[in-house]
Amino acid sequence: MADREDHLFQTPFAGVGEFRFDEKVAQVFPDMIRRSVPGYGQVIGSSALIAKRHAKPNTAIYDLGCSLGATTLAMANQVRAEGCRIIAVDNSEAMLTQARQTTSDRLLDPLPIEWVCHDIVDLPFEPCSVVALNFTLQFIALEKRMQLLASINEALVPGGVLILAEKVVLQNTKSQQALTELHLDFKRANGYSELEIAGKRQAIENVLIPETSDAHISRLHEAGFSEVTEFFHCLNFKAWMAVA
Ligand code: GEK
Repeated sequence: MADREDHLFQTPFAGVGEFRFDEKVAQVFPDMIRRSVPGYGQVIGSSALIAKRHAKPNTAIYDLGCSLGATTLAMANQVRAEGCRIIAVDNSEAMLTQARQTTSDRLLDPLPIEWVCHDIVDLPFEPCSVVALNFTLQFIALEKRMQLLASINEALVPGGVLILAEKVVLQNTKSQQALTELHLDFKRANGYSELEIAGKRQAIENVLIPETSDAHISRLHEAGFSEVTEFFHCLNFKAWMAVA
């Protein structure tokens, strides 16, 4: 079935509400994220390759903030380690309902997948070898980010990996401005109107809080990760792999 197009912010409505991962968003999510995040497909594909390399037999693999399961599905199609299962977690029931419906018939060689509706902030982690946290830490309250990364680090077996993708901000104001403008151009080039861009921006402003690369890297080290490697950068989006 073709992905439904995102027209959520096409009509101006009085007082755009705060952005929520509800049923309306779930219905258009693949189209929305592809047209809004430069390199989204590259990050998902690379995440699966990293997972394949780091997955250890008889451990869990997490996809935190799984949405419709793009990373889950990509990892399921790559990981070959014996006895692994993917635990895909999101706190939006609307996302999970759709993820369960759409992924089952697309797996080539499925690993068992458990879909879990839970806040990742207080998730009880099982011993795991791969944790994907793609474009989700940015939605977690700033003061809770450190504890979440420390819990992930503790749950990872030696040599296990955290995959972290985020929207970032730059310290240098001019460079930040330049990348913001290019990101707006990216959205325009993908067919979003000025009205849609402004509406989404207003809705998401207090919900998605990006940080600098330095803040992410120092926090990863502080949380106990020994080796942090950037594997993706396009405009104001980055991704790292952090080995426990
Ligand atoms: C992908 N990783 O396709 N607990 C659990 N889930 C949460 C929480 C929380 N506290 N806060 C937000 N979410 C996916 C894309 S989208 C990114 C991730 C975006 C969930 C939220 O419901 C949504 O599904 C996801 O995190 C963020 O690669 O929309 O920009």
